[in-house]
Amino acid sequence: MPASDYEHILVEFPAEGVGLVRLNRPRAFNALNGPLMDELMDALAAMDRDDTIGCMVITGNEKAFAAGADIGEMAQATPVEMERMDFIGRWERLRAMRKPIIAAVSGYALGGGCELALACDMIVASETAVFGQPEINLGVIPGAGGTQRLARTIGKALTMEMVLNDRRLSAAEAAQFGLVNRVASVEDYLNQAIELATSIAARAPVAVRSAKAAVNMAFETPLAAGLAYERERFYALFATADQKEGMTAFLEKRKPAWSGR
Ligand code: DAK
Repeated sequence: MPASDYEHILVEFPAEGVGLVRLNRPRAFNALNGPLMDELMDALAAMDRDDTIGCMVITGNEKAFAAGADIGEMAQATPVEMERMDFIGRWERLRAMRKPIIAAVSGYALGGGCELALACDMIVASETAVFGQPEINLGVIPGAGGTQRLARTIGKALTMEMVLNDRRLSAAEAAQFGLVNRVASVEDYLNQAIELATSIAARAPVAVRSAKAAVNMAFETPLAAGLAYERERFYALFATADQKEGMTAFLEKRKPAWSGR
């Protein structure tokens, strides 16, 4: 679908090599309904395939990154209907993106909104960001990775409080516990996310994709398998023109010119 036809997101290209998706259901605090998730995944997949894009940013607005999955859409659903809505399939598409994705979070990142940010590779938060998994208040638990990704990131103790007792994290706490990369003012957080994305997008593209895959492998495997994966990726990069260019440029004391090959 052409970017101009999207109803629930806005697609922009704010800097060289950077694709930006704004979640755009402001009246519902960007609640993640099915059509929004489909559009988000389509837009990201198109950027993932686009050679001119090196890094993606997902953001909401000042008040809300996203307040979770759309409760109205789920409230009366049976397990079979949930399965037929392909709830999980949409989220799985995010895991398949090869290029780095940065979440620029201001205001509420609750439930699926928190999980969407956690599923990105990095998070830049505004001072007003609030991270929480309030599903327990609805009689359920996180379903898009919250229990797993939080536990791996901030540890068991605090994850238990967040998931069992709706403990929310301020931006400052999220930084303290390693959930976010940096915190900036509301005026500046998106610029900072775009700057970070621009800097990553200017690097050797094949190496960036390999780096993302290798770091993510740390959360999937025992150490020995992760180290083996890293080593294979490392050797494989010696087949790229960019490895030759990067090392030659260093020796010639000049800036490398990446070809992405
Ligand atoms: N869904 C639908 N509508 C929402 C919403 C949500 N999550 N959050 C807010 N809204 C809507 C409200 O219904 C209201 O709509 P109108 O009444 O104006 O039509 C409007 O946004 C403004 O909300 P409030 O009137 O409540 O505004 P307040 O400032 O008082 O409060 C709030 C803002 C964000 C604190 C509050 O709205 C809130 O607590 N929202 C719900 C947060 C929440 O419980 N989130 C978790 C949802 S469950 C899975 C994938 C994902 C998930 C599960 C499985 N799989 C792949 C299997 C995810 C589940 C969830 O996220």
